[in-house]
Amino acid sequence: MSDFHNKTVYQIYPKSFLDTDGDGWGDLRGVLQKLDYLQELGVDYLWLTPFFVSPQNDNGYDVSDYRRIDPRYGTMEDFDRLLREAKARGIELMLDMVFNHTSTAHPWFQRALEGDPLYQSYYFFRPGKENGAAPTNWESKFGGSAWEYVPKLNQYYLHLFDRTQADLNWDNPEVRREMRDIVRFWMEKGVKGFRFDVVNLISKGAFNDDDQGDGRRFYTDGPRVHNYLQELNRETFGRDADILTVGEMSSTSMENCFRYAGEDSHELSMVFSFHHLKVDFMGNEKWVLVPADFGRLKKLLFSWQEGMAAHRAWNAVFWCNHDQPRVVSRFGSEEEYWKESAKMLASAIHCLRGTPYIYQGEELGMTNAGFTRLEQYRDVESLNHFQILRDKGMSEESAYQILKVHSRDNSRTPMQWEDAPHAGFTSGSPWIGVNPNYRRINAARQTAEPDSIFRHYQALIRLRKQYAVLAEGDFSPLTPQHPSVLAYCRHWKDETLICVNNFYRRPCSWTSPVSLEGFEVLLSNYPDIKPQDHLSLRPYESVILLHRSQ
Ligand code: TEU
Repeated sequence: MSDFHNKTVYQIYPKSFLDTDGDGWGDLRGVLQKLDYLQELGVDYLWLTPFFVSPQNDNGYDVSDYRRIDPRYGTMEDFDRLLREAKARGIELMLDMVFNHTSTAHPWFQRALEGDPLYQSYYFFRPGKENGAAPTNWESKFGGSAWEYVPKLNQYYLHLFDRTQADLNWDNPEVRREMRDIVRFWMEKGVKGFRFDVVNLISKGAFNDDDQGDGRRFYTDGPRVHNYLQELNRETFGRDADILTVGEMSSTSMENCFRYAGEDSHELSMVFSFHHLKVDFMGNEKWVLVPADFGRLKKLLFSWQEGMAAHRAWNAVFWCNHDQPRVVSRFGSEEEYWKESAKMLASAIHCLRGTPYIYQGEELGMTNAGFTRLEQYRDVESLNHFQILRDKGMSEESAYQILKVHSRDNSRTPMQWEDAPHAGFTSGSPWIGVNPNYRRINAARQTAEPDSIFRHYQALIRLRKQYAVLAEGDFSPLTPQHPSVLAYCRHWKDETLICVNNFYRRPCSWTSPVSLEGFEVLLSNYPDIKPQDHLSLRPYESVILLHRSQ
């Protein structure tokens, strides 16, 4: 299936989208209420992050019932209605399947704790080492050991994330059957998309100590992961050509992604990979302050674009999600040139080869949280790592500065609808603080303004439907060595598209390696640009040019 190449996905974090019952939590009715807004934007799919029954230790990525809706989000009737009304507007739903682990509150895990061997085999229970230490030295992604000891059983269980997120044993055919049943359950309701959480971690290799790292090389892109995905595809969504799937790939390799998202590999429609979003890390270490490396960003984007295209595999292209800081704060500017930089970043990502994902509020240029006190943070990963930094001897102030930049809460503050109390998100008290800049940055204002960031996103979504070159074109980098410009070319039949973006506040000049004669401007972020071979680019200037041969 390739008719999804001109589609755009919009990600909703329901907890922070819109609250309709005043409890301070967003809900499904909130999404329903904003369908017209989403239709106006023009998106084709809504990826909803998990709203299933969950203790919410990781905001729903700790699922305790995959078939029921957490009452704080609403009811199954609300869901059915949302699905129906979205479809009526040409919008499909994509659900988030968290299949690498369940909550420890899930009945399977509870039965395992009671000593039931059947359910123990759903997870990884292992005895400690002879000295009583954990079975391996692997670390949890949220800090500390990846093993939790259960005194009653004298065994440890594996959790690559929080200790209340126990990893499922996919080598057990019963587990795989359960997962298939869940996918079918939602397919029967008419769901046309699935996002699979950290799905490249489901096949564990040897349980050995890692003397080189945190253990990830033993379970990332593991030995049977492709078989398991092919089986899931064959038995569930592969039977419906209209279903779109995306796998979230943690620390993956491009070679594996050729298979996960290959046109003929019968695994998934596309992948999220994150290498380009680690250019402000130190290696894999996120909890540091280092400036973003633009050269590396460009190299990574280009090599994934070229590599995936050469292997006929499909990318998801994105800057933002609920785990990432806001892109305008990260690679753009929050104050002067806020609007120009948000538009530039949008163009730079949307013209790439792949399916664009927009995270709620990105289309408004929403910025990082702007918290001023530690008590405002909610995320388990942020709070754990803050403590780890403190335990290493870092001052509270320095640890806090790191949180401000990297915390996942940066993207989880409530959606800014209007200049009204709590940005119009809730009539109650929001579960997480609203960014005080909502008076300036909000949807009401931007839908009324002709040249807003919202309008720019809307134009990009439309262009993808209008010009086959955006959906189907090949990709080639332009001026890869330029110190401040990200530029590339797309080509398809009689259409050639060139996208040029100044990533910096400093003006610069750019000389096109191909003649720009006969090109017209499709979209830009300054009003008066003319296509010419030597461009003088203003702060964060971006231009999309098109040529059609007759
Ligand atoms: O995230 C996977 C993941 O490895 C990272 O995004 C991680 O959360 C962190 O940011 C690394 O520093 C997925 C979900 O998107 C995330 O919200 C969940 O917490 C996680 O899986 C566990 O289900």
